[in-house]
Amino acid sequence: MENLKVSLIGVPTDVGAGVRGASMGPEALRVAGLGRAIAAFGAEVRDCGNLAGPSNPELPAVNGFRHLAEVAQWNLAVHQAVYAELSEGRVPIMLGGDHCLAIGSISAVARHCRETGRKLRVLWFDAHADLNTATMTPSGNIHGMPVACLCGHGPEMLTGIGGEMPAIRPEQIRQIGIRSVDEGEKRFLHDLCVEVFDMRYIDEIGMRATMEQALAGVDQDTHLHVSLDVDFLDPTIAPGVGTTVRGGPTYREAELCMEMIADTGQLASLDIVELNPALDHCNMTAELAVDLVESLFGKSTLMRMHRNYR
Ligand code: B3U
Ligand code: MN
Ligand code: MN
Repeated sequence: MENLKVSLIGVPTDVGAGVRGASMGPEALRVAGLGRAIAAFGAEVRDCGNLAGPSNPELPAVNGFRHLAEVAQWNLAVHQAVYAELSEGRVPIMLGGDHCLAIGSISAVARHCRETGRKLRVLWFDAHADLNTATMTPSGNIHGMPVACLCGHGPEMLTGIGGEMPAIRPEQIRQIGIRSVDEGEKRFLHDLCVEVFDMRYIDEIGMRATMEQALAGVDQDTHLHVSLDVDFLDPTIAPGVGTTVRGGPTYREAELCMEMIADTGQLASLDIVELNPALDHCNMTAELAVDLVESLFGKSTLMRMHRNYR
């Protein structure tokens, strides 16, 4: 932990979302003490401030996309910032912002992994599959499309951001907590063979076994990227999101996910997205996100060598 260098990158965008307000997410996370919490583990924390990008024009969809040019411009900035921090040996943390920003962050992570010869595993925590395309989307909102774009299904403006197309292969992704999937997405998840641990699966086998499976094969050469859409969490504990879906993981289940990721020691980049302070109560969802990040960076009640963990 002593040598860990973390970079906070604010991405104040809601151009990919249907409900406005995620653009206030970066500041809410800072106010909740995200930087201080990570620094407490002995990490060196650099707050890069917020990236700049176009404002939200609040326009209807054109050819199946809302705000395509704006989303592309934001993601170009995200890609460049994330790639630069990774090149310096730092762990970039995106303070979102809506989930469209994962196109820029994960394409940068994938490029970095290609160039350094590391394996990439993406853990996608979300209530949604985010696998829509222009023809399948019910909304035109691009925050419902980043997984499709990263796998090469989308407009060149978005799929081509990382230089290589597709940026990632579906088998590099594990989706956890999924419980709202559109008809077209269902088919597409099946056709692409995406490994999905939906809420029924988690209910049946439990979060521990789910995470063991999601992390299977992760080794010393693996770059672990976590994309945490806060709507993954049950809305009773995380009301500050634009697209809540009932029946999500509890506080304890979510903590266990993060603790098991920390145990691998391979976490190398993170997106925290869809936090919408306009819908939150006293910043409780941002504070919950900070709790989860603490677990992700190894906060634990007992020492790892305590007999309960042997
Ligand atoms: N699948 C729907 C809803 C949605 C996806 N991601 C979020 N909402 N946050 C859509 O519009 O694509
Ligand atoms: Mn999402
Ligand atoms: Mn979601």
